[in-house]
Amino acid sequence: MSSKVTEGQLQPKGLRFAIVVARFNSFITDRLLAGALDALGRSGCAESDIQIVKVPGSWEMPVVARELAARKRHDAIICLGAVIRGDTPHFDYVAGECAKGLGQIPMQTGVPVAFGVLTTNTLEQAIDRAGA
Ligand code: INI
Repeated sequence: MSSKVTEGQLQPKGLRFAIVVARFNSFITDRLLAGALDALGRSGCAESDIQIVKVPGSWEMPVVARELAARKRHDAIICLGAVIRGDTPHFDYVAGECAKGLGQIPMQTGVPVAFGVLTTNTLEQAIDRAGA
């Protein structure tokens, strides 16, 4: 007996992507952006099908990604940021609202959102995760 398997193919050719990237911690997010562009390019996505939108920080990401999703000009939105824990509760607000906001977008719009936002306890962890 053979089961029917449904799974996506890594085939972005002809699909349009928006990449929303935070400028905050740019020494990390620049690496995340380079990695995303490299992965898309190597799997066949045309540069002209990628729109990059820079936002100040991860806090601003959901509202911008939500607006892009509502316009329905992209097949998926890739969100890239780095939220690094400090000595205050700021981390929890930024990381929490960013994750919650981005998580709601696919449910509300049907447009997939990739969560490429690092949430780390230390700068070293962020460097390690981003390969920076
Ligand atoms: N934004 C981040 O993307 N990462 C962080 O680690 C961070 N910290 O730690 O403060 C951060 N703050 C900025 C925030 O996203 C907003 O841009 C800012 O508060 C202005 O609204």
